[in-house]
Amino acid sequence: MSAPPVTLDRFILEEQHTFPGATGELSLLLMRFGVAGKRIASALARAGLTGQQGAAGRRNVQGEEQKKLDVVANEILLETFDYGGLVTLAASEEMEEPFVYGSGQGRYAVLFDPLDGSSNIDVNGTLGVIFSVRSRRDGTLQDLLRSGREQIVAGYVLFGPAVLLVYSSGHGVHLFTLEPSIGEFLLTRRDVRMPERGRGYAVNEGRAHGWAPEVRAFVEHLKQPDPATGRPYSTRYSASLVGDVHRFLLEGGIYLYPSDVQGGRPKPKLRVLYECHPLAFVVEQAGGRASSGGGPVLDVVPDSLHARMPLAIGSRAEVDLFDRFASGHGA
Ligand code: FDP
Repeated sequence: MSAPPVTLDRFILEEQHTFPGATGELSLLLMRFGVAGKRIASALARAGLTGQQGAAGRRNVQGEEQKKLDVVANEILLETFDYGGLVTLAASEEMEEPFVYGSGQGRYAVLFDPLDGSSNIDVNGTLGVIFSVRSRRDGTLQDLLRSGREQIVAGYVLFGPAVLLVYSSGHGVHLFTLEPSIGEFLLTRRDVRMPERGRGYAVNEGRAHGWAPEVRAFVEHLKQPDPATGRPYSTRYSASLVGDVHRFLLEGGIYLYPSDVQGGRPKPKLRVLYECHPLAFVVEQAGGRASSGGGPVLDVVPDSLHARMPLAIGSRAEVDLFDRFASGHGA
């Protein structure tokens, strides 16, 4: 008889036993991200049929147009933690201030980008939820404005041809695939290791005019043929950070969202707390790296909830190389 499939719940409960003194609360919290992922997957699958595609007619705190499904996904995630008293604070790309639950005594704070890759919603492209869990301290915003190394759990749900859930609680990275016929996430890869180097890069080259010369030089370097170092690299930009990072988690390579230093955009694009920190946590746990160009992403302490930063994330070899270019030392 073949081994029974390992469900997400079973895996989490078994992993819990490796943490001395664990109360099981974090396990419950993590399982709920699985439930939210299934609900959002269901909303996405039906959106074209139920009139849920398109703009919501308002803008989020960053001034970006909200899509109806950004709002739906945010509401699903908020509801998901609205019982059981586990969570005190929830913060999201779609809300100006953190949401405070009931008693305010839950042991955890959760952060999420409810629907990453919003421009893919109406074209049936790859989308994701990015999430991060931290300990509650005094229950205020200050609990969140801390380094990425204080995350307890981080991960993402990826909506592609299959729905995947990938997470790390600091003991490796594990990958689950939704088996739609039974509605369960099943373990498909335990302890994912990122290749040391890859052959692909993902960046919105349409914005190259705004990059610093060092960033342009790095991307040009990747495009120059040199079989000995595996160049030229292939472009793999999907307009979904989660989708691109997931590809590189499995295949190796680098995702970049550099600052626009020529003034076209006053601030970098990606948010520290619910985009860069959680993905950096996952990638580092898999043996990769994430850099701002000036240091490790996980060391960045944001000064506000929606603070932004430049990001280079992926395999160790490519991110090391990016850092060398960023510091002016080139190849
Ligand atoms: P989006 O704003 O469409 O949700 O903020 C995240 C993100 O998507 C990433 O997922 C994606 O890689 C990038 O921004 C897309 O931005 P550009 O349209 O500027 O390329």
